[in-house]
Amino acid sequence: MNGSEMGTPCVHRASFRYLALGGAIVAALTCMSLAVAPASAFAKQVRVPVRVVDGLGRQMVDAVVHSSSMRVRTSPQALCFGEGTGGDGGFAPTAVRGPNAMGVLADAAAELGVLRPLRVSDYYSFGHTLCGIGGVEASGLAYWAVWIGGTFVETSADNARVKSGQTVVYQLTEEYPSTSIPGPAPREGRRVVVGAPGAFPVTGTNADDRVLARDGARDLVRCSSGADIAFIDSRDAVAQDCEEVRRG
Ligand SMILES: [Ca+2]
Repeated sequence: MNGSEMGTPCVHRASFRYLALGGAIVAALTCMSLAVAPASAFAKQVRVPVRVVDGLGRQMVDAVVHSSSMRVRTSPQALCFGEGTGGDGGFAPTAVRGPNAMGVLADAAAELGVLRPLRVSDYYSFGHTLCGIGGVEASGLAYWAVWIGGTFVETSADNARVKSGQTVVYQLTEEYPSTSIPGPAPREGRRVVVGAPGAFPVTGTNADDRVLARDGARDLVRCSSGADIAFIDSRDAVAQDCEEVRRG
């Protein structure tokens, strides 16, 4: 990613209210010019627990995700707001430059096939619309609700900043605003830890982890305590606290 790609000319600050499919969208939008800055000035990542829950309350993903993405690939099939509202299939910058809820989801989906396809569109100026995660599509009154650190997000996910340690939850629901944040996830088997695309440190949890860090960039991988398996690139550096290492 180079500086010009990072240099989106505007920052959108928006709020929207999703009342129904094809229903009212109330958006407030401001736009201000920003100087193009080197990518390195914004190259940072967060490390957050991420849970994705479908409309029946079934958990699709419970993982720890390292995220750095500030752009997301859009989909022509993201049509939950109606015909003609899909994306063009290219990458669109997220509204805020730092780590945000949409970037977290995109980085998780890059490693976890159960989250693909991701149906995202940048058709509207107020922010990205999220129609589908892993074949679970928003339709009728249902939409993908987002919580960050236990707080319901009232903007689009790409407008919602995320700090390290804040749990990010996506759930398909018909309730707006949704007050029923899904309960704590059952912990079964290994914890999945996803590395961010690019050369960033990847750190496991104190549980038995499956650390996924094959992104082509040179990472420093630590697994922490537990009986861990690290899936890494051949040139990654890996700490001795990873009990098993599988180089790709
Ligand atoms: Ca561990």
